[in-house]
Amino acid sequence: METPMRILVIIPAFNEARSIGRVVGDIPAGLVEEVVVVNNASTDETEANARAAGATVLREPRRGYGHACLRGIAYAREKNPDVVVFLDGDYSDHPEEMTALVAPILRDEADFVIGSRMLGEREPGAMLPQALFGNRLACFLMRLLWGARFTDLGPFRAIRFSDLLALEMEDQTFGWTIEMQIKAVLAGLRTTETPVSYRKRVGVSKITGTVSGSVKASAKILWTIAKYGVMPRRRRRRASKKSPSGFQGS
Ligand SMILES: Nc1nc2c(ncn2[C@@H]2O[C@H](COP(=O)(O)OP(=O)(O)OP(=O)(O)O)[C@@H](O)[C@H]2O)c(=O)[nH]1
Ligand SMILES: [Mg+2]
Repeated sequence: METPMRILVIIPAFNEARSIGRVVGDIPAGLVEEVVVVNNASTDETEANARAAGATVLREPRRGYGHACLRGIAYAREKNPDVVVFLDGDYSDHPEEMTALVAPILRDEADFVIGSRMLGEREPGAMLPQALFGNRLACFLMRLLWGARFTDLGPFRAIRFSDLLALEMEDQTFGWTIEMQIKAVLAGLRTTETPVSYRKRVGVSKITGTVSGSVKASAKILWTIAKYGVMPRRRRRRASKKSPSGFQGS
């Protein structure tokens, strides 16, 4: 009989006490082996509520979305799951859609699945105009630079753990999601998208709902595109002058 894949969920959470229990509670029973909430220096009851809902709680004192995800990956190395699912802690995503999200990996049709909010149903106001614009621009640039056909930088995503480790993720803040997509394309992973629903978050908005959060996130996303797109191209040109074989990818 085929062994089911072992799935570990990583949820970065900064002050999500009002939502975290619902997020953990709505993950389909029996689908995943472990749910890990990374408490990113919360000052509310995030940790207690996550634990009460049955999650493993880790602590990452350095603030930043990427820092929290990296902490989750360090823990996952000890458990060595087959698949890791990332999910936000604000109850904007619909955790019950995880079954559909991981399906292409379980069927061995993909290594990396992005939950696309553009292809799914968005509650009006769940994604603010600046977030919609930023996503479209980033996806357009990824298509222009690498021919990648993404429609979203959504946080709800699933990836084979061995492939995730090979990507050597390093972003510590808002560039996390796009870094993973760019590196997945450069690494030649089989990538696909699945429609996911998105609703207004529970609790206080921290990134796209604030001016400073939007500016910082946009700047970091554009900087990340430049880092992996423009700069390697320059190096590639320099390298091709020196060697006939030139630059061979990431
Ligand atoms: N902003 C922020 N979020 C963090 C951090 N660490 C973990 N998170 C979590 O990352 C997820 C995404 O943050 P959100 O504030 O929902 O960001 P967003 O979805 O772009 O925008 P809003 O939902 O409008 O705030 C949530 O689960 C946060 O709790 C951090 O240092 N800063
Ligand atoms: Mg959110």
